[in-house]
Amino acid sequence: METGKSPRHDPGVDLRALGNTPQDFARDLLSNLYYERGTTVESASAQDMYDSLARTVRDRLAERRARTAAAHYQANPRWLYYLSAEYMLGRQLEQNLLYTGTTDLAREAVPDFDTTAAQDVEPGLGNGGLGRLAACLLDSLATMDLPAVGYGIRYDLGIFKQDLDAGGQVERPDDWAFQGNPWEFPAPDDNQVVGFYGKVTSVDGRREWEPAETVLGEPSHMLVPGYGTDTVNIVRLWRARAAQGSFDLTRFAHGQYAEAVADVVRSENISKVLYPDDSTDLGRELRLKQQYFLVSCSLRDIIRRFSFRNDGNWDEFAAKTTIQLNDTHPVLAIPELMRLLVDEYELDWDRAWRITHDTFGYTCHTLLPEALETWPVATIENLLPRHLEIIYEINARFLAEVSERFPGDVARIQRMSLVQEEPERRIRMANLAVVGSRAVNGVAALHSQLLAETTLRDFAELWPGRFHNVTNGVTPRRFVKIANPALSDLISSALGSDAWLRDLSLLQGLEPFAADDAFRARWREIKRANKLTLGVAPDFLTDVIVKRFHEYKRQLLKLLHTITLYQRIRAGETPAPRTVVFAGKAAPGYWAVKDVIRLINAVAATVNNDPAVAPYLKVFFPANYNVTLGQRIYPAADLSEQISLAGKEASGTGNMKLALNGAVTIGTLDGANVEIRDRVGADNFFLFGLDAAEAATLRSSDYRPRDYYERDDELRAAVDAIGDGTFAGGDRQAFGGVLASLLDRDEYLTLADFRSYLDAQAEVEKVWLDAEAWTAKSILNTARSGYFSSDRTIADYTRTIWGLDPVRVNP
Ligand code: NBY
Repeated sequence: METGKSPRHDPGVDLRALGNTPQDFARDLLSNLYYERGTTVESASAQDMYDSLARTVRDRLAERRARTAAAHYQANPRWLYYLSAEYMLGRQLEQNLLYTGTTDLAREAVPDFDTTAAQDVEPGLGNGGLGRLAACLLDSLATMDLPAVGYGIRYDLGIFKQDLDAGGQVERPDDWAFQGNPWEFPAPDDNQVVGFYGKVTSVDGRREWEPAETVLGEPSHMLVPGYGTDTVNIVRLWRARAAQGSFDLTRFAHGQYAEAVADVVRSENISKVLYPDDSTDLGRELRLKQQYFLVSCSLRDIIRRFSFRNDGNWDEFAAKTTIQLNDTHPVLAIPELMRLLVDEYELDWDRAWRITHDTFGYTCHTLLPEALETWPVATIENLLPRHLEIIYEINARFLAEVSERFPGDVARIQRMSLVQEEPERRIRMANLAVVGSRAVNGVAALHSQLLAETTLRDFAELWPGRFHNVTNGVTPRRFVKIANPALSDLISSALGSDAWLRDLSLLQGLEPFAADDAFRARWREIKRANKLTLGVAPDFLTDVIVKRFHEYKRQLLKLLHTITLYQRIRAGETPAPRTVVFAGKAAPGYWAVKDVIRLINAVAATVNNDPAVAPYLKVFFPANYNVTLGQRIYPAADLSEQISLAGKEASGTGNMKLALNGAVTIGTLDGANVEIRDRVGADNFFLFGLDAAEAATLRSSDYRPRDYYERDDELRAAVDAIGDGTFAGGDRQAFGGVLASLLDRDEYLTLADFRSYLDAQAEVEKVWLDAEAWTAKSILNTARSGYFSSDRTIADYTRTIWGLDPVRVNP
């Protein structure tokens, strides 16, 4: 649609004069070295060279960004705003070289390219799957020319760095931007004022919130380029700054220097650190402040953008704006938009509610009840008094609707209420999200089904049309092309082009090659080389379980299998050689799994130091699993462990990255494993274990893990080895907690699934020994996993929830 307006700033010159000849590129690199870093080639440090290269590449994206902004301005399209407290963007340099087509130019222009590239730091602004999904979705939105902005928090400290000390996890702060972040553009002019605390008064019949404290949100953005297109979107990250006047001059004048800056420090703490917990609800006030900070800054920015494009005509807002809430963390956006519309823009409640409800979509990423956020009423009342009033009003109107539909069903009303009464009054954020959104989705078919049948059942009964599934996906650019260049070249030569990078369903064309001897041999060679790069034995089966540590993900089941393998070898068996790779972080306060990490490393020390075992088994635990390390592990993997208790993992996305890199999955019928198996075929997937219904039944009966322990000799031997000091230099107490949790509770049915898992592993070994058969399965896993591209995920969101149209950028 033409608006008749033209971009405000037409430079009238062709900025593409940046040019892409080797001379152009080298000149721009030198220019950045001289004028931005103030140094010379002779005296440049690795950091100087890295920073100059990054700017040289960034400038090429910035030019595309300018054209994208102009195209968006012209089209005045419907926009998607993605609100997420987390983004795990991964390293930027290699991606941006690829997307600008300047990789070869950079290698030519930079004296020691590898040292320079090694300076690139991963912004770890997320915990795990949820944050990485957000980054994959942004990549696909740009690749598909969709007008979108990601909003998030610019944490000073990202997800902690993990060291292993005597086998135990030790956390170190991740000061990721310590050396500066060349990929980022600060935009201090677009700052926003955010209020906290204070009181609400009535003024001329309207409610007015007077915050007692204000903080500035200062945005900066990073560029999000599309692949194979000129579209460059942005992700806008907010950083907290003290408002003018926070510095206490009186105290300063009285020599109380530290006290004078206390408010400054308190304000700026809001974006200081990412909470490193990926599942449990900690209920800390600072986290609620972070959430409101993100929401308040982003909504005002969204309204600012809307207003200058549409003259502030609110009837157009929901047509021009769709806001997706990445889990419940940004759900305060619902009462905040109501507050802005009703209190500040003076719309009546019903009109404001229609606009709000039509604007939001909510994606749920869990089934675990302990992961559903609730906030004490008292905390919200203190921090956001007006929001609490609005939540109560939303609740009153909502519960009236429920009573009308289900008269007299008091239990239902209590379950659905936005307010939990016992044991203390708390606001249920997921309920608020569902009530305030036009669309709700789970992240895999099974997950969406279970949400509608269990966690959100009452809501699905009330509003069946509101519930959707959008199965997760991953970007093939980062996780195949960049992570696995040799495999990507082989795929492109087999398929005759690299069009698969923008249409991953084309991988289907690889199917016939599963029967091609020469192709299989080449496929194996690449896997071998990738193992050498990772530093594992090239001829061993590389068996990987890489993900956040959580009891439901059952790293302990993998470890019990590893111990059994060790004991069999000690007893004289000679299984197929394998390396078991464990990687992942544990939440710093999650002692149950920190003990598991310690135990894994204790087993590793025993196994890896036993010469009798060395030809058959290695255990490898590289520290600090992050996107960068993942990009080295996925290409080297033969076997992908997706062994969560069925009904617990919402989707998983590592499972997709591994399958696309030719790993065969051993897994339960959980999350997206179900869909992976449907697509790659039951013959190319090693299934084991209880399904979700069986697991739920067993858990609700009187499950006795000790019965399984007593009945299965190998299981008993493995469990006993944990308790008898085998891996702790004779100390029987060292892993007592792990032992007790398995034998007394075993909440995630590890012992119940043990035998079935070992049977499936026996099948794995049988197939592995037939290298040709294994390779065929590996190739078919890649060939049939094209569905798991985040481009397909975005196409699904666009069709079923967002209703967006692409905007092409003029060349
Ligand atoms: O989201 C993960 C799911 O476990 C996984 O199955 C799914 O594939 C992925 C993407 O949909 N969830 C996840 O990563 N969650 C978190 O990281 C997280 C972070 C913070 C909080 C809760 C969950 N929090 O309460 O602050």
